[in-house]
Amino acid sequence: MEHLKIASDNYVAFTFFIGTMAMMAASVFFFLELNNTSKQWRTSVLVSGLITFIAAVHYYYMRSYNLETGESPTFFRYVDWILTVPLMCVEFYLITKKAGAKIALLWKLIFASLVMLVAGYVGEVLDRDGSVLWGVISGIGYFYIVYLVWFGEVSKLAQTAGAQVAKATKVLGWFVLVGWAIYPLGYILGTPGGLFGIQLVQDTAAAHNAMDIVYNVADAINKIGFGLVIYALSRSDKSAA
Ligand SMILES: *C/C=C(C)/C=C/C=C(C)/C=C/C1=C(C)CCCC1(C)C
Repeated sequence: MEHLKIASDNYVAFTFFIGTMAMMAASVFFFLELNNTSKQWRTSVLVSGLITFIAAVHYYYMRSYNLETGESPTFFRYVDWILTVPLMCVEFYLITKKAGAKIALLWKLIFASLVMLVAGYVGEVLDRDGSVLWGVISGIGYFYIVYLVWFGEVSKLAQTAGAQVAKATKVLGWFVLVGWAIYPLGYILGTPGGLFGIQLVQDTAAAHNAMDIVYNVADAINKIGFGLVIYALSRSDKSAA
């Protein structure tokens, strides 16, 4: 087999490699810190590690897929998201459980995230002509999560779960509102006519490259950053038993 070289201006491959390494390092960190984590927060920090670990494995695959084919690993990308985004919903449930979060709240969050991701996949892969409609449906799922975290049940429960949980939920809320909003940008860049019929990047290969870079940067920010907020909470909340 020919040895695959990465051109120095291949930013797509670069972000796939650095994404793989960052996710691996974050996973090792979260897992090794479990021993020094109070019992009450151990599951939350474990889930942080699982999120980056699942991403690390997918990035490892996506990195070689992209290098060997030069194409976007859209399928692996969505398998990764469909596992990790619901786990982020689990994080919201776990940190508000102390204040009485019900399992129904977890299902609402997970359901909204599935609507968001399945519609995104359909728009990117199965029905590209309908990409605007699918993008809008996906956006409804997204804004419902934003609503729950900022004004709905998650935010209300967080207020009664102690100052540290309230603070962490605010920060996580910013991740969802700003960090997650990077993804639709990738979708718009990579999907033909994704912005209400407007094609931002004309060349297909260039459009896919732009999309992958945007997704890779967003994943690093959101998965590792999200986990670190939970980790910081596990250190600052002294109400832990
Ligand atoms: C670790 C992976 C995460 C946090 C992935 C999040 C993905 C999104 C918030 C995707 C959202 C989308 C829309 C809101 C509309 C267009 C289609 C998507 C799926 C890119």
